[in-house]
Amino acid sequence: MRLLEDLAYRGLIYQSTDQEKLDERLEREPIVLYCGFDPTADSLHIGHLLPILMLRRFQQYGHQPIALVGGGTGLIGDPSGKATERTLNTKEVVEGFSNKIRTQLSRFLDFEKAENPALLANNHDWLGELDLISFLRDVGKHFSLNYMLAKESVNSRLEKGISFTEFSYMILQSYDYLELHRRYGCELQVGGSDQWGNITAGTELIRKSDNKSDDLFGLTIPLVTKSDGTKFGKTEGGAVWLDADKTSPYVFYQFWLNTDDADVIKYLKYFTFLSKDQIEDLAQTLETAPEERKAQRTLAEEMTRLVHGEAALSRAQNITAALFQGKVSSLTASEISEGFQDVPSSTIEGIELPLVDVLIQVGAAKSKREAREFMQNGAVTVNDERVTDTSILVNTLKAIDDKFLVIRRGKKKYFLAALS
Ligand code: 383
Repeated sequence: MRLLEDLAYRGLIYQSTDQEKLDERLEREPIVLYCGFDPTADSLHIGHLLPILMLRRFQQYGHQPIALVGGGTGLIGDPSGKATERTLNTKEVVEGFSNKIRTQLSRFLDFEKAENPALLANNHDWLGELDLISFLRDVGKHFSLNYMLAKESVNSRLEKGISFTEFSYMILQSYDYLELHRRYGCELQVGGSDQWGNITAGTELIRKSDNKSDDLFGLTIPLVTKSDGTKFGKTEGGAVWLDADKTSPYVFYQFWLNTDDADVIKYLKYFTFLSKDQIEDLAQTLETAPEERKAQRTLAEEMTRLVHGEAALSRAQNITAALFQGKVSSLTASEISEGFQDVPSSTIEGIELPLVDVLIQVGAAKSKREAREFMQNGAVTVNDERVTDTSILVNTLKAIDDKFLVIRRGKKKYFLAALS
């Protein structure tokens, strides 16, 4: 399948400058393309995945991707898709974020590939060098106020207000495209649908400043939607981050596993590198045996492997299986801490403590009387063993890896006690 055909099959093309020409161009010879990521946080999140994977798809087809970290633009703030003015971060903070994001991006691309190695760039390298007079003379002169005011990112903010800082953002992003065009012969910029205005501003700038009649391309990816109308990429805990310390691989795995039947095939096309045949097979199974949730399991598996690696995937699967069967004692201490992150937990000082007191401390019971009642009714298990002896002390219970007591009350309520 040709690259654009593959992208179209996956539903990954939202808008593009002359698609036929782009198709011809891509078939003729490898292209250099880029996508930018502003360091607005210390990690990327799953809202960034499609563009990152887009770069990876192009690279697999022999093209050369540039992942651009917006060390310069991150100091300004893109108004696109934002209803209100952003607060500026300090230079030190943005630099710290840039480093983290660069490391994350680098995991998805191949920098050793012989013919078309990926590149990483940081626009602070050139934006930081611009002097104001030359910028206004050489770059600003190509932008008419009317053109800028008509852009959605600016136009939608005219009532609520927009600073000159954010207003100027599109010029900086356009200048990046020009710079990457001059440095590396970059001819295509990709981004989410919110980036269309900035991308086309860039192709315009290159045409005007280099008097190019050549084709320059832009391609945007659709916004990921959910069939139930809620926002994609949010859990109760907030955003789903790509950093394992911010969103554990287990939570990440669960996020994909919980995909609705109505969305799962779409997401397999969007996010995975499975072939059309493999996806059609999963679509078939979804029809005939939805209860197996094979499509969801495959999606969760592919995504966790891609973002966190094989070892993290197998831990996430162990934790999932253990919790599903209600058998936690087979887990390691680190799997316990990963799987029970959102469970009420408490550190227990002194192993001579009666379990009754521990139940109160972790929040499984309100009083000693209630704790004893739960135990006598057989509602309490510790590391899968039912405990009914209300006088039992913690040190007579077998802790997981000498560290954890997983307390279950009733069928599903979990509490975690860590021994100090
Ligand atoms: C900066 C300099 C460039 C080209 C692009 C940029 C960043 C761009 C932006 N992008 C978003 C971001 O950084 O703000 N102005 O968070 C997001 N992207 C990608 C994609 C997306 C966009 O990083 O739609 C989601 O991930 O384009 O919101 O020269």
